[in-house]
Amino acid sequence: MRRFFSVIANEVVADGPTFEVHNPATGRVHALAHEATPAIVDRAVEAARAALRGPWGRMAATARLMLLRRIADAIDARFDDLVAAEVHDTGMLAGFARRVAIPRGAESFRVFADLAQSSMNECFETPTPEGAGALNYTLRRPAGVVAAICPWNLPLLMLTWKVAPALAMGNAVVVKPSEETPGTATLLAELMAQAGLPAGVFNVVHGGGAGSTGAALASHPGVDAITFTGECATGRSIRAAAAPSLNALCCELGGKNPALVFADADLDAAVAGCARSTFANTGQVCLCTERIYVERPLFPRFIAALTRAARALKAGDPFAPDTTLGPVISAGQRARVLEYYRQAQLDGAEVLTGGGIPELPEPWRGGSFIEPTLWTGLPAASRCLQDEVFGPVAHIAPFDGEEEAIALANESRYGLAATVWSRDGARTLRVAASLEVGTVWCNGWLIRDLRAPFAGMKQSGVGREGGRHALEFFSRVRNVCIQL
Ligand code: NAD
Ligand code: 6OD
Repeated sequence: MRRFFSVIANEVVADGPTFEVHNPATGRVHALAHEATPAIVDRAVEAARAALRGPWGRMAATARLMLLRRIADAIDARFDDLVAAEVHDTGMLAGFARRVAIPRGAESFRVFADLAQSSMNECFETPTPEGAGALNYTLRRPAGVVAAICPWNLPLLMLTWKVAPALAMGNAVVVKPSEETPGTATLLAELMAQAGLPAGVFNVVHGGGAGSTGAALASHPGVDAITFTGECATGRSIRAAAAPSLNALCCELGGKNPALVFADADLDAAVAGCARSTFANTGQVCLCTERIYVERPLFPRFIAALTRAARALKAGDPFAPDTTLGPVISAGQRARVLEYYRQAQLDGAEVLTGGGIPELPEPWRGGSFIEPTLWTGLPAASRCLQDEVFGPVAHIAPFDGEEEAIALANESRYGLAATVWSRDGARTLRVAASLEVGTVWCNGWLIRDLRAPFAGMKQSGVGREGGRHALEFFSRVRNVCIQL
């Protein structure tokens, strides 16, 4: 049985009570991980602090950024191992891991190295009463010890969105991966050490959230900034834990993302796009669509076509090339999603397809597979239309006209992302400008440029990731004024 240990200062910590890690595709325990107790979390934070005082803290930016590029190369070199680790922990399709999760993880290190290399300071010539003037200019310095608390849905990729910009700006990090998915973070620690990252710059502590490793890290007085991705409720707990220390906090949270399909859309493209945005990674991408609104003239044809697309998905072995739907992360998450499937029926939904558990042979029978599901006919007040389900499910409803489409899309406490499907360019611009979300895709989905800002509005987040926004979060600006 594999074992995952915390890694502090490039050393494995063979200590702490163990917990089981399941393979979601089979339900079987595939590894044991050692929980980092509060004392181990203390050691990790101290190691990070010591790294800031050591060679890492004195390293020239060019040398530091060269190390980031070596980390990206190291990820490429261990690509297959990282894919396997991610698939075993999450059940994601190996094809998705190969196309998205792992290569984009490597890309994060390259993109943030390039951005940090070309990041600029400000300079102002300031008039003074006696006339000689002064020069004001800024310097950027690392925030310090960064705690990165990560989710299970895209474990390596979400981690790199935090760690790559944090290292680019010269911080030292303590990462807590999700307890469901310790694999790729542990392997990354090994790669970081091999790439030559000094001890203590990247530390990994394993364990749970509330009452465990995550809570100990979030409230740790030695941490200077916290970056978190996960559920809104967890974000609230972490914000409360961080409040006494007044730490900088970035929270990337959940979504209930709408798709607006106008009658002038390319129907095939819109159906294919919505099938992908609803079912990719079994609906477990924070940017997945859960509410689809279709202009009335197109509604019957759209629901027929999307229902066909959902029925065509094939669940099973995540490594098999013809599998198109993996399991959800755990039996617990499946029970949660099934509860929404039941609630939808109680609330009067017409179930267009799905709603249950697929029949699969061993060993997949024990996995947390669930049918891709489409509903229509739910009242707006249904929990199924209000809450993020985070499974392979969407509700489809008709709308009449642009104004109603925008109002329906904005009828949510979340504001992460939206998609707009229309051939009318002016309309896409108008609608995109009116949607209360952090990201809008027009006639596409998940085209993410790591240089672009990424954040939610409303309850979908506090702070920003992506591009220079991440570099700013992970640094402190100092203004120097020289009297001339
Ligand atoms: P989660 O909130 O349950 O857990 C995320 C991390 O927080 C885990 O490492 C967990 O152990 C830790 N944690 C839990 N409680 C804690 C506490 N009290 N103190 C400190 N740490 C704690 O989220 P999840 O279920 O792993 O991930 C799915 C959620 O993440 C979904 O809501 C999804 O939308 C969201 N997500 C958002 C984005 C984004 O960028 N907006 C990206 C990916 C996922
Ligand atoms: O940028 C990407 O490639 C990507 N898959 C982002 C996902 C974000 C939230 O889960």
